[in-house]
Amino acid sequence: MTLLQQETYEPLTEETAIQLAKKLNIFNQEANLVCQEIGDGNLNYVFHITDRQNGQSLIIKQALPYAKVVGESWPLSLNRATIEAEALKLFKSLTPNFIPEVYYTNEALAITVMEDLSHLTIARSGLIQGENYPHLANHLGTFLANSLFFTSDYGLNPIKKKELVAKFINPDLCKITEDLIFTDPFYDTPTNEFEEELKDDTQELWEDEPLKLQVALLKKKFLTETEALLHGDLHTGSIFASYEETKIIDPEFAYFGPAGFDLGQVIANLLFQAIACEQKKEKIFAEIEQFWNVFQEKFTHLWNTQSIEPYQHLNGFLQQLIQKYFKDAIGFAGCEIIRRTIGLAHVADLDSIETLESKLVAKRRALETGRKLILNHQQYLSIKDVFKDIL
Ligand code: SR1
Ligand code: MG
Repeated sequence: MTLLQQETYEPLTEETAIQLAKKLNIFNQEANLVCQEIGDGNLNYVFHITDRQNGQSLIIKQALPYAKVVGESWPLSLNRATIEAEALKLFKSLTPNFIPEVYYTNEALAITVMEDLSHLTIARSGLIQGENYPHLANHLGTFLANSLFFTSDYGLNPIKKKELVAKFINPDLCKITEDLIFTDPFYDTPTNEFEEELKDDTQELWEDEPLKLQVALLKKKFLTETEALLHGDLHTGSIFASYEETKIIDPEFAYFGPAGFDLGQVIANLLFQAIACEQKKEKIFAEIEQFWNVFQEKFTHLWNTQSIEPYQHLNGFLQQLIQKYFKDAIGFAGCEIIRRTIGLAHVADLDSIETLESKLVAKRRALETGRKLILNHQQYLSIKDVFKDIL
């Protein structure tokens, strides 16, 4: 197999992944490599390759032409591998500390070869196990202030921005979000998954027209607003963390969309910990508050020092923009919470709760939290207002 010159797609195996790694000249030629497919996400293969002698390692991620979580009946474009690699490179140029290194990409094979982060833990698993990540909120706020500012019309030349909007057109992956976050959970759709005991709760949700109107308006934002380049799937399973470090992975859902979407995904996925475990509530609220404050302060600093917008100095402009991001974020967070509770692709924060009784309590709390965030997102003026209203 030539692999590096290959013009047609074929799924890698652990053996061909090793062959490919050898050809990249990253390991020394005599290296004794071992490979394991470790992908536990919904869409891709992830091959972990290690040199037995010196422990040097890397990751080869390969997109499959269908959604792994469902099977071959759900075809998906391989172009998402290119989108992901390009997004990683762009985000790395903006915030090098928070993004893994990309060593090699191959469009035909839909692969990205990148830094191995297995010295870190997926933040969702760590948080469930009670790990403490004292820098996580600060790092995520900093990452989003930079990514959302420097890819917006306030930090990026308008011609370059439109080129990037075109480069990151990502119809298949956006359609997944449009369906799985904004539509399916609010209708009786076959993709939904929930416990039989939640049937009445979901029925109530499906009949809640005022709620669905707000969801429709949030979906419209997702469909039509090109404010900044989003990661597009910034949940705690897309974040590696340790006590000191934070690395953001998996931006295959990247596209230009409403800035509040990424912010809301972070908020929602931290909130799952407060929903699942009452004792963690104050700590999680404090982390979300810190995340929001860091984002706001750093975005404001960039606005004041780097903005290319002639109206930048106008009193009230930045404040209104940040209020918009905030309200959108809270609305999007509500949709994400509901989707991860009764839609496709749940979260371990809720699903790993041991007894059915406690799981149902947590899932009802999740549905109620999501409902309030969606219905009231336009009324909240601060993150503290949100905390007063939920849980
Ligand atoms: C069919 S893909 C299901 C979910 O997995 C990804 O991580 C996204 O969150 C997507 O919605
Ligand atoms: Mg992912």
